[in-house]
Amino acid sequence: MKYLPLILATLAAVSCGSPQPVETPAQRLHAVLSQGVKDGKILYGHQDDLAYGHTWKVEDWATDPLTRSDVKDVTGLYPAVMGVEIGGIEMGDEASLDSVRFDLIRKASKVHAERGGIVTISWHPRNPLSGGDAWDVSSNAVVKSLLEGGELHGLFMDRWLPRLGDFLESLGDTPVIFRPWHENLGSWFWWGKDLCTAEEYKDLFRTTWAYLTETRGLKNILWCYSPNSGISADDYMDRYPGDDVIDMLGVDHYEYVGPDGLGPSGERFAAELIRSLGFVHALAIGHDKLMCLSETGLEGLPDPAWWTGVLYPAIENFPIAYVLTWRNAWDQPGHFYAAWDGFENAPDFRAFSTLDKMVFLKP
Ligand code: BMA
Repeated sequence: MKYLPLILATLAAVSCGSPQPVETPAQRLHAVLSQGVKDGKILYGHQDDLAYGHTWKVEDWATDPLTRSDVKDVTGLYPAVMGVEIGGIEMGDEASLDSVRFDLIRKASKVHAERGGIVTISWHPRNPLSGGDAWDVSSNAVVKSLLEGGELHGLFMDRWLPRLGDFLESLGDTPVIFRPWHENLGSWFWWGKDLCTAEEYKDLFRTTWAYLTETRGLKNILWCYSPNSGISADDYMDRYPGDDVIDMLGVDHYEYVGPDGLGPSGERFAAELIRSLGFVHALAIGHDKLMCLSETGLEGLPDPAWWTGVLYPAIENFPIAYVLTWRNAWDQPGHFYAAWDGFENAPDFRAFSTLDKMVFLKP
């Protein structure tokens, strides 16, 4: 349904009519998301949707109209939310860790927003101490080294954050939901639970926020806190950066095919999802925040009825602004989280897209 563009157009008209813009891009986005929740809707999101899909990728970012989408191939509709990944921006690289040029990421974000969609940004920065990737957990001193008094504080403040700020500023008035330092209650990223103290984590998050918001004055960012699942509400709040910094409470929760040793189980996945969304919902009410399912999925979608049989029943009763499934990698045939044209799970994905509650974006 063409739902988002209508709201965005209305809000733009309101702010254009007054002599001074009354709202920032971030506030406008907040209003759109709040309205969706009030209307009982859930936006569907897909990571890197316009940049590549299961068997294709955009080759020439400057000339490509960015009209291809695995989601659209199956449903006829774009996802309402598009996730983009900017790991590598901190290094001044030309392309992300997933080999997507930042020029393309910027263009795709703007194009998606112009179509009435919403953009969310994840960031898997390198390990600045070892030179390894975000998953390099060989030292528990990395976060500390970036904070005031640490040996990499200068690098963080003078190189990393400015490069991040330059990219976010280059989006202009395009508002984004930014969710840095995610899945921080597992220990697979160098900012994870066993790799820094709660105080250090909060300091890292707040330093990032203060730089972008106060030093750079960026007004296009909504801030999302998105820990992993499998934790308690106390764990979740132990590292919460603060009500003054966070706009949206998220959680990342996946169904695993193999790595957990237990095999796929829609029931187990759904039970944990309902438990997690349950306490996040209570916290969202208590702290007056939006909430979302910031990442989810079943890699390779071996369950032909996953969308309507597993995911939807678990989320339908929660006021989540959006649910985002992870990327369809063009270079890893089994690494996909949305159905693609011809895949056996496609009919169920199409059925999911027509549910009254679910919002996609009409081309
Ligand atoms: C992970 C995988 C990786 C990717 C990373 C960042 O979940 O998809 O292949 O590099 O996200 O996008």
